[in-house]
Amino acid sequence: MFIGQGQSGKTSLKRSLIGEEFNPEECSTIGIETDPSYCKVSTEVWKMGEATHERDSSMEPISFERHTAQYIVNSLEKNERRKELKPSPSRYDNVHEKKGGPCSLNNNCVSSGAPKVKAVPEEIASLVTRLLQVVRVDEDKDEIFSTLWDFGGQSVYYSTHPLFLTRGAIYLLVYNLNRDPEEKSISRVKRGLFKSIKDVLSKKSNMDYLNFWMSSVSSLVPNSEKPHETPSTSMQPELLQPPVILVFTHADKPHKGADPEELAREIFGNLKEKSYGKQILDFFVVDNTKSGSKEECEGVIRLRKGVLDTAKKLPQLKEVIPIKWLKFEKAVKETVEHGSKWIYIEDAERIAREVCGISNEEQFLAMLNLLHDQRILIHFDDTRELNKIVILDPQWLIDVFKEVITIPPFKKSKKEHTEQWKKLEKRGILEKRLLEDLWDPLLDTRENFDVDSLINMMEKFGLLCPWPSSDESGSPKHCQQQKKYPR
Ligand SMILES: Nc1nc2c(ncn2[C@@H]2O[C@H](COP(=O)(O)OP(=O)(O)OP(=O)(O)O)[C@@H](O)[C@H]2O)c(=O)[nH]1
Ligand SMILES: [Mg+2]
Repeated sequence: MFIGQGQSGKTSLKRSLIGEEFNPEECSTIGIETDPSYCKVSTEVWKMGEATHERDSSMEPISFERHTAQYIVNSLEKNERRKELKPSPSRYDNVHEKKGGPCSLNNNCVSSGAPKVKAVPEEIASLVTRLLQVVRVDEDKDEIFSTLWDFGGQSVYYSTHPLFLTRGAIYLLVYNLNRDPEEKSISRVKRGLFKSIKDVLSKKSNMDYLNFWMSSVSSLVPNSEKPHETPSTSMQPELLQPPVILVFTHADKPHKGADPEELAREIFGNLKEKSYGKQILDFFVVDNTKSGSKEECEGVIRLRKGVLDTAKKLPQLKEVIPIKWLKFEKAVKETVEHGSKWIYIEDAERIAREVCGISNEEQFLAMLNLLHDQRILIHFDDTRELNKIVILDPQWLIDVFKEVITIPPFKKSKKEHTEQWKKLEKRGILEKRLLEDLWDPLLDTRENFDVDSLINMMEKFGLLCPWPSSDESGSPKHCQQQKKYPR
C-alpha cells in the first residue's frame, strides 16, 4: 500500500516499481486506486499479472487452477524424493471441515499426503505439465504476488482510509524530499460547488503528516502486541505487523540542495524514536524521474529487494489455506465480472456451499475474515446491518464513497441537486435523497437494495453521523458529514 501526503510521489513510485515511464504531469489520485491485477513482487521490475499474460485464467498468478496444479507438482516432486510432506501449521487448522478430516485432497485442500488424482480437469492437467517444465528452469518457486493500493494523498479522503487500511499489508510511506520537513505543508484545498476552498487554518508541517500516517498504521496493531518500553523477556515477533518502509522521492531535487541520503536518514531517525518506530523497517531514497528508462534508479532496485525480503517474513505467507477457499475467491471474481459488486451474505454462503463445497459455517466465516483482511472483499460483522452485505469489489465501494466525499463543481452536478450540495458544503448536512440519487447509477437494478447498509458503513468509519430529521414528513433521515481532519 502506497501512503503519504498529497503530491509526495506515490503514484510515480508505483510506476517506478512496475517499470512504467515517468510522467512529469501525473494527476492527483482521487480516493484510492486499486490495481485489480496481481503483480509479481521480485527483485526484477514487478510484472503485472494481466498486463504481461494473455487473458488465460490458468496464467493468473493467484488462481484456483494454478494453486491446484502447483500442489500436484509439489506432491509429485516430494513423492519422487520419498520424503514425508509435513504441512505448515495453519491458524485455520481448527476450522477445516469435520467431514473427511482436515485437508485431505478429497476435500480439495492444500495439505499433507500424496494427491489422489482421479479426474484432474483438462486445464489443470495441462498447467501441471507446464509448471513441471517451468520449475526446472525457475529455481525460485516461492513466488510472491500482491495487489497494489495507491492512496490519494489529498486530506479530503483521509476519513475513508481506515476502511481500507489492513494489517495484512506492507506499507510504503512516501515523502517528498523537495519539501522542508519542518515547514508548514501546502494548504489543503477542498472542492466546492462554486469555488475551491483553501484550508488556511491548518498548521500541520510536512513532518506532522508523516506522523499522522504512522499513527494511522500503528493503530492497526492490537495493544497486546505493541512493543513495551522496557525490554521484555518474552520473544518479540520477527516482524511487527503491519511493517512500514519509508520511501523518499525527489532525490533529484532535494530541499535546498541538501544531500538526499542525509536528509532522509535524519527524518527516518526522527520517526524511529517515536512509539511506532519499531514498525518502520528501513528507508530508501529514490528518483522517480528515471522510471522506465534504461538506467534504473539504484534506490528503486534496492527497494524491490527490501519489499521482497519483508514480504517473505509476513506470517500469512507461511500459512496453509484450503484450496476450496481459492475456489471461492475465483467464484467471487466471476460474480464481479458478471456485474455484481456486492452480494447478500446468504448468497455468499450459498456460493460457498454449492460451488466450493464449504458447508461448515465456522469455516465460511474464517474464509470471509481472511479475504477481508486482504481486502479481496469487504465484510464487516460488527452489527446486524453491516453483516448483511459482502462487498465483492473494494474499488466499487471506494467509488461509491467518492461520490459524496467531494462536492462536484456546479456545472458537473445536476440542477436539482444544487440546494442539497449547498447544504452539505455550508452546513455539513447530507440528505439521504441526494445519496440515493448519486448512488443510483452505481447500484445495480436489483430491487430492495439496502442503501442503509452503505450509510451504516460510512457511519462506522465516521464519514457520516445521524442527524435528526427536520423534515415534517419525517421520512428522509438527515445525516451530517463529520469534519474529520488529520490529527
Ligand atoms: N523531480 C521529480 N518529480 C517527481 C518524483 N516523483 C514524483 N514526481 C512528480 O511529483 C508530482 C506528484 O507525483 P505523484 O506521483 O502524482 O504524487 P502522489 O503522491 O501520487 O500524489 P497524490 O495522488 O495527489 O496523493 C508529479 O508531478 C510527479 O511527476 C521524483 O522522484 N522526482
Ligand atoms: Mg497519486
